[in-house]
Amino acid sequence: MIGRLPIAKMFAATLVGTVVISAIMVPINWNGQGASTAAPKIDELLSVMIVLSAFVFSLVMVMLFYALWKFKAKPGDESDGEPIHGNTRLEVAWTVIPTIIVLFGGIYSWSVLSDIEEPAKDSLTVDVFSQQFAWSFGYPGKDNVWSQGELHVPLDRQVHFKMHAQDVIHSFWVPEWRIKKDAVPGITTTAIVTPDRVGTYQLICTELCGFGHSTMRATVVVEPPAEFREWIAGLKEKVPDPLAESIVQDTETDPVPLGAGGA
Ligand SMILES: [Cu+2]
Repeated sequence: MIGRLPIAKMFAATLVGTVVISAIMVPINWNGQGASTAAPKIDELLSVMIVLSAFVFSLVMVMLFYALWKFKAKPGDESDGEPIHGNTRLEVAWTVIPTIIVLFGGIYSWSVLSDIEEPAKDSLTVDVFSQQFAWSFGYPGKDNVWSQGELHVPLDRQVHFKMHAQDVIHSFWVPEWRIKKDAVPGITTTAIVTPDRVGTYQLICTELCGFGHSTMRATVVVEPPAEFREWIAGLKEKVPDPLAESIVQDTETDPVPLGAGGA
């Protein structure tokens, strides 16, 4: 039966659909301003995914409307449909095509993430403490000073954020950095970001964590290294003991970031 399908025409219609949808969707700036070295890579990945999705959507629509038009029952036709028993070519096609698309998407995403998470030698480590409903930050390389509700990081330097959730699951998201990572009680999760644009941004919790979830935000300041050092020097408090203990406990279960060879 598939032999009678106008495959070339359907494929051409699918390509036209893909091009039209992509031409509309890809130029839209979905993610807004980028402010990290990951941003252009993530945005490009999104564009590729949009094209792939446009292809799949167009293919499905072309087949759907072809079937609606071609196999519509004639007025007064009350007979049963043709008894169809499998179609090897069709089944091979609908297995192979999605497999190729999904594998391509998976491998491409893996390589982008691996690239973003490639550890740099001079990276800065920041402990991120999340609890209902506030963020605070420790700087282990800077005498363990502690800041609440305000995160400062230097420009153009890779930062390893070590997440330590104190109660429930929270999620660390700075939209301009394009990186989001869950903070899970009992384990250290790591987000790796290299901020490349000076400015003030917002850290937003993106895991529904209770009544105050929508207010669980913090200010993020990306500044030149000299100003960052000055700000650090002005911090008087040290990471309080219960938070420091959570670092020790979490560290026993510290999954290796994907790009560093982990899975
Ligand atoms: Cu939350």
